Amino acid sequence: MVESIFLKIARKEIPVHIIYEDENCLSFLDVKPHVKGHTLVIPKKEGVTIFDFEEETLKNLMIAVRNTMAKLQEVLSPDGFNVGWNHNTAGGQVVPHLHVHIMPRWQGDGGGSMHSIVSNPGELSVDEVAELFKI
Ligand code: DGP
Repeated sequence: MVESIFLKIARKEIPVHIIYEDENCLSFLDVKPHVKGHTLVIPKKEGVTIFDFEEETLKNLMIAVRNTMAKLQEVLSPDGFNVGWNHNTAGGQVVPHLHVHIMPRWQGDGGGSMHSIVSNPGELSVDEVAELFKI
């Protein structure tokens, strides 16, 4: 199996601009930023989606996200952030190694919110969708 480029980055085999690092995670500037300071946070362990990791790694990932945001806040003083990840190709994931996008935001920067990712709620009502979860 071909190794993902982010596993190589985690092993320091490919250079990146590191924003934050701890024992479990690495944060680095996105090579194709959508905003100033667009940063990716990865677990150093191999895995494509959130379902490939045990709880401890995911807890550590969230701590690394918080610490990376604090660093970005300190250096770039944004007014806000969007934080999230693309899950599988349908969700826009290109690199097959779990990575959290952190996008600093400024008032009037022209960007949208999570709600602008998709607007296609389908035929079912909210109540009908809720029924699907009942056992
Ligand atoms: P996604 O669609 O969520 O898989 O986004 C992958 C992101 O990774 C995309 O914004 C560009 C970034 N990226 C891809 N390859 C590299 C790389 O080699 N170095 C860095 N710093 N970023 C990369």
